[in-house]
Amino acid sequence: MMSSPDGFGRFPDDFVWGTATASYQIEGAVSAAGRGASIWDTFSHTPGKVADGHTGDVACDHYHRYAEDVRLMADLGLKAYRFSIAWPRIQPTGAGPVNAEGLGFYDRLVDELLGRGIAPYATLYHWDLPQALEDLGGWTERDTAFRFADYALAVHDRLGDRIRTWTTLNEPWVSAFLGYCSGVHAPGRRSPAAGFRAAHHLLLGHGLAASALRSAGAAELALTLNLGTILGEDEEAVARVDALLNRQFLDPALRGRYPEEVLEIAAGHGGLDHIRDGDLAVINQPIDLLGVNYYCPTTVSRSPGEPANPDYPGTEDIRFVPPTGPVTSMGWPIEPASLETLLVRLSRDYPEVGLLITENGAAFEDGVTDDETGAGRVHDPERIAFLDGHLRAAHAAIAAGADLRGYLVWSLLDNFEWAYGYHKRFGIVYVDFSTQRRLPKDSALWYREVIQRNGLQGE
Ligand code: IFM
Repeated sequence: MMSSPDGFGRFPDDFVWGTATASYQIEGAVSAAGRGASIWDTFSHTPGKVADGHTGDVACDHYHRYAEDVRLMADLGLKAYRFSIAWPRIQPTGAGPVNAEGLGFYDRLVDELLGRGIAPYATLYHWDLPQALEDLGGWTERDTAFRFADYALAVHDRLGDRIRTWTTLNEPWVSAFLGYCSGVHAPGRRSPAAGFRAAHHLLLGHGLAASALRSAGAAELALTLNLGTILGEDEEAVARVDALLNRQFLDPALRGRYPEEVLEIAAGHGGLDHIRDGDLAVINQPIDLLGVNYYCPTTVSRSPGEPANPDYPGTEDIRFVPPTGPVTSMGWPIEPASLETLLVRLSRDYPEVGLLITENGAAFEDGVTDDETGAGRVHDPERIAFLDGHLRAAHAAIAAGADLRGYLVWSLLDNFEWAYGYHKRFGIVYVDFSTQRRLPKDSALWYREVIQRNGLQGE
């Protein structure tokens, strides 16, 4: 770690410190101001899809409490806030005229952020596809990519004067393979062929939107991927899973080609007809930032006879090895060193693009304990250790040459954790879902100090 004269590790002067959230996970107000239904409304209201029948109907009620939440961000000293825009608020059926009232919410949010000196980082798609588009085939249909670009441009027209950094998609691997292949996420379809088609159309939507936004004058363009280091002794197994998770998205977006492994697997699952001549050139738009969502590595081994992992078509004979060390309450292994490996690899293999950690964080079993003020405290030493370890890894990656520009904690608030409902708490701010009271956890107070000193304490 780079040390300053007072002995504290420091990040670059312009390092971006912030937090991230997503529309369906925090906003609630699902019927407000003409919002249409999204695939997550349908999915969460389908019995058996989300733990205990939880839905995003109310979530953190951020739609009504955004001003309080922005005040909280300012109190924590955040420099940046990454949020997503709910497509069904802007175009209730995914096409056609813009719903001015729906857009108005983000207009107010952005002004509130700027008023408090917090830079807004907008993500245009974090999984809440308008249900009307899913009824026409969703991301398995090519047309959805064109609808997405239209929507992106409409949002930019209204907010482009105040938002510098625009992210097209959040984690298209999750949208495609959890949504259309294993079906554990909305819209809950179960077809490997649909997964590959959806992945391609998401990438096409990214390319079309990036190109349209660039022409419209967007200052900074990004794509956020869930990326991970794949560990294991068997090189072929590691390379195959790396191709499916990482390079399936990195290479088309940043190199204009698909990895051979992905083409081979997709060809055996429905064919490649959905990839048309010229698509890869559209997808391969210059972007400024690669958003890195990092949570944990994946370990694989060779295991003859093993069926394919439902999230990863083409992984027959590969075993996904369960973690043996410490895990978060998601059961995800805690291995900060593999973040350093990932960042260094990304800057080596894709040097033309800057890196921003757009998500990193952990769920633990948090609870409120009494304190003398009566307000209560949330002691979350495990989360502090997790964030500290990952920031040290990020710092080491910078020292090793990675072009890392910032770090956004997932998440500002405890929120709706998709198929797990409200059972998994990722926030640095605790939310009592029965009263909507917010209570910064110890990790939030710790993070405020990290931001203030632009670095970690000690070596
Ligand atoms: O909550 C999610 C987020 O929506 C996308 N990235 C991973 C987070 C934790 O699972």
